[in-house]
Amino acid sequence: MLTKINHIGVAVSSIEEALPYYRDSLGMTFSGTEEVPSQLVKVAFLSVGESKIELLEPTSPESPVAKFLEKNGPGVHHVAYGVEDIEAAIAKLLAQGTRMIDAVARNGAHGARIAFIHPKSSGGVLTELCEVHEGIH
Ligand code: CMX
Repeated sequence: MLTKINHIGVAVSSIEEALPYYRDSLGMTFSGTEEVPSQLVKVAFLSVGESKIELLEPTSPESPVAKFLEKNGPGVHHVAYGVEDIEAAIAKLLAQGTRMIDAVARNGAHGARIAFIHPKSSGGVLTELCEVHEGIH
């Protein structure tokens, strides 16, 4: 069902403040920022080889990422797995009794279609399914 780990999401209070560590100290390639209004976050993607880190900055106190930061402080927020067919993956997980936050896929950054599995069904690790199209994400 899964193709690879697409990215690891890291919650930060400020992308601007977090960026020098990833881009300059670690030397990762920074590919820009994007606001995802439906999720109340601004995201920045950094890559090394095929692997990506997504920095998540809340754009509102109501953002789930703002709540995460309040509770836990900055740190690893979610793991996102690539899938070829997100509807099929969601259907399979629901049939197995997995609790989905998104039973219907929604739009994520870079035109990807995403769905979250509830951390209660994934051993406390917030898990994202991510259907991406070559060259977009
Ligand atoms: N990791 C582990 N557990 C988490 C968590 C996280 N990142 N975020 C929340 N939880 C836990 C909460 O602590 C809470 O646990 P308890 O019930 O034990 O207190 C439980 O999950 C429910 O959290 P909540 O915030 O009260 O409930 P919501 O249903 O409102 O939201 C969630 C849950 C996880 C979907 C939301 O907090 C969230 O993070 N959404 C994803 C936002 C996001 O990352 N968007 C960026 C996508 C951009 C892209 O990749 O394209």
